[in-house]
Amino acid sequence: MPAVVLFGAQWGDEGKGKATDLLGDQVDYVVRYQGGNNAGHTVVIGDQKYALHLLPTGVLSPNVVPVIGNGVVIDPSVLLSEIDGLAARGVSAERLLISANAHLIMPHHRAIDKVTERYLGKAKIGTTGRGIGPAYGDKIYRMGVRVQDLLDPGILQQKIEVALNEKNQILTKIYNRRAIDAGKVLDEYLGYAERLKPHIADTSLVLNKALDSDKVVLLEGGQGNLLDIDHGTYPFVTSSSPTSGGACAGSGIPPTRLTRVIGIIKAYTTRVGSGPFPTELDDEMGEWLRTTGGEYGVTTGRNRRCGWFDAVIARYATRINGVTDFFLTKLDVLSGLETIPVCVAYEVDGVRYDEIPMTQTDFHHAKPVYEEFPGWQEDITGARSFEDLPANAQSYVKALEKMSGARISAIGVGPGRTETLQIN
Ligand code: 2SA
Ligand code: GDP
Ligand code: MG
Repeated sequence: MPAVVLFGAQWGDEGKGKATDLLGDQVDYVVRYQGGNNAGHTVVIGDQKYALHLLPTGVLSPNVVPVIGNGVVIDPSVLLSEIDGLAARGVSAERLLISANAHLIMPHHRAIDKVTERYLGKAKIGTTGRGIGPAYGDKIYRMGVRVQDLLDPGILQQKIEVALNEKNQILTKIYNRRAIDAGKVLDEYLGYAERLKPHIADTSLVLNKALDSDKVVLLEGGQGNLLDIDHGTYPFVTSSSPTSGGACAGSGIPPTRLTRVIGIIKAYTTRVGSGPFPTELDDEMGEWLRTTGGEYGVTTGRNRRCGWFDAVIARYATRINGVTDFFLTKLDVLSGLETIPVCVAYEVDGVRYDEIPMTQTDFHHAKPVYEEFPGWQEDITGARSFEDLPANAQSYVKALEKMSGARISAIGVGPGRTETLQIN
């Protein structure tokens, strides 16, 4: 009765979309458990490339039921255009289930996300501007609008009016923006309700029943461990819990049912948005990683910041999430380098740290302690078993595994579905 979690072990964009897709034929349900359309997952199938934001990657596998769990925040207009976009390419989202308890992103959330970032100036978080933080803020503040409210127009109207009474004050008086018309928002969301109704379900019940009858459920995280609201580089984080603990809260599946926690980890590191990043390469090497690895935001198109692999971060991911195994992605991107530095520890004011420092201030000042590994010149995209890899690539992988504290069970050598090698 396995429930498996798959999460990002760094700052997101590790290749979770491809990894989930790979497991597609072994699972019955794929569940998104947090985040919203800030996420961007790219899946390459043959000559077709799909960029998914809100829909679970499982939508691309015809035998999988895709589920949007209660922990997700949903912008209905984005969800419907994603569904329509896929339909135009012959992919049906008819099987999609949406938790009645998931929260909705409202127009005032998007407006407040954008305007607060502008006001923060240099101190900005670098959000995706999709209204994620304000939507989760209202959820915690108990002012949120939930998917189930779409089923009751009276309640929906009341909730929109109450929220806008406050938010319009903020928008007009503090930020000098136009007020949002409650009536227009109500009409817009009632329109979404018509289309979304057939998908709304008690997804925790559905998933637990599925597990009772030996179905396999894959819980797919967005973003990554270090963007977690509790365990990440706060305040430079997203407003949800991408960690394996968040998978239970965000789906209504209890921890006792989880049998495997897969950490997706890139052979180097990237980050989008502001915040500390000890191994960041603000030079030609960083630019080389960006262009070679195609490191541009799937949602916003922003340049991703790039740097070397950080084993301290990998160990931290193992600790926080209880990683059973890692999928190491994008090893092919490192081909052609003479040597490859790996951060094995930090130095802060002359003191060595083998684990992430307790305080954010120290983490901001952390200088990487590097160990150099010999590179390889061969193109490895055709490798299909560990033994096909050049000796130096094998040693690099083995070294990362030892430092990260969990087994590496698969390696990505290209973006395509088949460009992966499994390790038994
Ligand atoms: P938000 O919008 O409130 O979640 O932003 C808060 C921080 O979380 C970061 N964040 C991300 N980091 C990496 N990838 C993400 N998804 C997109 C992608 C990003 C894009 O797949 O490329 O297109 O820019 C993602 N989503 C949120 C964000 O950069 C802030 O640091
Ligand atoms: P996610 O947010 O974790 O799903 O990752 P993204 O889709 O934002 O970014 C990962 C990018 O790397 C995508 O463009 C994938 O197609 C690509 N990718 C995934 N695995 C590999 C790999 O092993 N090698 C290469 N070269 N690209 C990969
Ligand atoms: Mg992404």
